Amino acid sequence: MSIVSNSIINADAEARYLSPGELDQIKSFVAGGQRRLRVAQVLAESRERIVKQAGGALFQKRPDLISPGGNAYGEEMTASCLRDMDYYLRLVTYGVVAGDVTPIEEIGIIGAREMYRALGTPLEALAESVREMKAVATSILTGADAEEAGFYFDYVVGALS
Ligand SMILES: CCC1=C(C)/C(=C/C2=NC(=C\c3[nH]c(/C=C4\NC(=O)[C@H](C)[C@H]4CC)c(C)c3CCC(=O)O)/C(CCC(=O)O)=C2C)NC1=O
Repeated sequence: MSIVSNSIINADAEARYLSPGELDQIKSFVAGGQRRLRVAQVLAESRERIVKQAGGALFQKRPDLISPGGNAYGEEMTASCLRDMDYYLRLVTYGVVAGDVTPIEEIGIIGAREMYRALGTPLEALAESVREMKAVATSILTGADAEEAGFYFDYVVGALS
């Protein structure tokens, strides 16, 4: 789930102490803790703005989605779409805090492609929505913070594409 629990699970499976390499990895994880928490906090505080702006950008690029026959057509469907975007933003904050993509993968990626296929939701448009959220989020954040968050958005885009 995080580098700490993963390292412990692996070491204990072999009934051994944490290796110098594992301790080094944990050291840099801990050193980056303040930054990761700050990034997650900014993203959480900016969630409405990120989802709203990114949703606007998505529907501008893909007006077919909210036109008759589109998967997000109608007030309720559009709301479901924006809700899903908020879900993925939330999962990105989990990844940022854990320093690991596993929580994102377990909660929002495994089985998602099949589910969206069944719902008739175009996956490439979903991936585009996450790309748009990344653009807004990384414009709010700066430098290494933007890079850190960007990594998890990219992971979601890649996993949904
Ligand atoms: C946290 C883990 C989690 C995820 C990821 C999740 C996704 C999820 N999205 C759904 C629907 C949906 N998802 C969308 C999303 C979109 N349609 C588009 O055209 C756009 C590309 C896109 C928005 C960017 C839409 C429109 C629906 C409603 C589809 C329907 O009711 O037929 C549904 C079906 C049930 C429901 O409507 O609530 C689920 C389970 N639920 C979860 O618990």
